Amino acid sequence: MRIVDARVIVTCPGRNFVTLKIVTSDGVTGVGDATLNGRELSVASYLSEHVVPALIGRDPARIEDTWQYLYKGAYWRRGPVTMSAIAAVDTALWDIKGKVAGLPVHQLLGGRSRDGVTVYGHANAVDVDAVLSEISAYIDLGYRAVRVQTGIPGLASTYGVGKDRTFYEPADAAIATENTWSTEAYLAHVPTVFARVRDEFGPALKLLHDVHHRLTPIEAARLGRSLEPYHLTWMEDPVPAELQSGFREIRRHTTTPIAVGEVFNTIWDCQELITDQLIDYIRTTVVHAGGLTHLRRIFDLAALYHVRSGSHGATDLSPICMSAALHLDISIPNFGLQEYMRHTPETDEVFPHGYRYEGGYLHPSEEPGLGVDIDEELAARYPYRPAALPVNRLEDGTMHSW
Ligand code: EZ4
Ligand code: CO
Repeated sequence: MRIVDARVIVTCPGRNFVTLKIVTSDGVTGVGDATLNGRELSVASYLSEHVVPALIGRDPARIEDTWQYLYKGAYWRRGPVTMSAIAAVDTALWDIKGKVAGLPVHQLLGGRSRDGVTVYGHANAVDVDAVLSEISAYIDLGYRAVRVQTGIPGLASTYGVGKDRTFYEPADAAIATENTWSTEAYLAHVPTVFARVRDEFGPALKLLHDVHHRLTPIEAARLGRSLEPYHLTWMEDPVPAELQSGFREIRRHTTTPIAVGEVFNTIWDCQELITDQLIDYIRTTVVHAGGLTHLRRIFDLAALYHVRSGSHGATDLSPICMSAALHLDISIPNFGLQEYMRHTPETDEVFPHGYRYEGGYLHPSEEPGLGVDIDEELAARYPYRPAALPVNRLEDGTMHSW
């Protein structure tokens, strides 16, 4: 069996997605997500210019060899564009292998290690009263874990609080919108939110919070300490993570668990974080960290150091990425939590999938392969629309991390 075609499909059913569909000489097809929010066409171009021509004629069964070929063979290693393209190929080849074997991909990864994949939802609202009712709505749906984000008094807008409550979408304009940030206003407000939330919902509910890369290590240490009475499951992305040793400073001061990794591309981005036990959850995901092959390598390293998985699962990761992530989540020994933001009905229609939500868990598809596809005719009805993520400035105009 040989690869005879590989199509790069760009579609915008409410938001932009890039998909690679690989076709074999036996007529078996496989799909992979290649979406990089706000940089979609860069990955599409990398795939069509540099990857697709090298795939034609290859044996689709050689997943590891193809991964190494695309990684080592690029010479210019790593980076989000390259690694998202490699991820798409890798994911599609696992899909094909599952279909050829007649098995769902989690059976190829060792089978189930648990009954369901525990997910967390996003409770976002402008103020505390409104966020309490958002959390109640998630509890009514069966969720056991909720990420809580609110507006900050004195700031016009902040990360995680959107216009549409059901479908939060940060990439909301062709040219990036500008937000204003105040660390002091934020650090003063967040503990008051979690005091109310813990008081209202009791000790069992898992609570999470995303700092979204905005603090310095010592500021994050202060936040972690002030949140200790409310025992969060994790404090996410407390600082920008280029400096892995920066997490040592946070660790020295607080027992609030730390999660990081949604923007990481390879195992090298988190090697020190994991081996020095500076984090508790690694949030790398299929599409941005080199596909199932590389993500499993990261999770296996993490397992040696008491670090559990907590894969990114925002709406800019397509249902193909979610399908793949669930096969890994259900099979690995050190699964922690899976982020889950529901896609719009338009997105779900373009990507028919077999995974399902029930009572706080997602269940992977039992169909051979990944159990997801792209409806190419429907996808063609939603042309690409430029959309950028926001940028962030301090009150005096200085550029800050968003
Ligand atoms: O801002 O996926 O934890 N989730 C997140 C996301 C990211 C977006 C960026 O494309 O931080 O909402
Ligand atoms: Co995040």
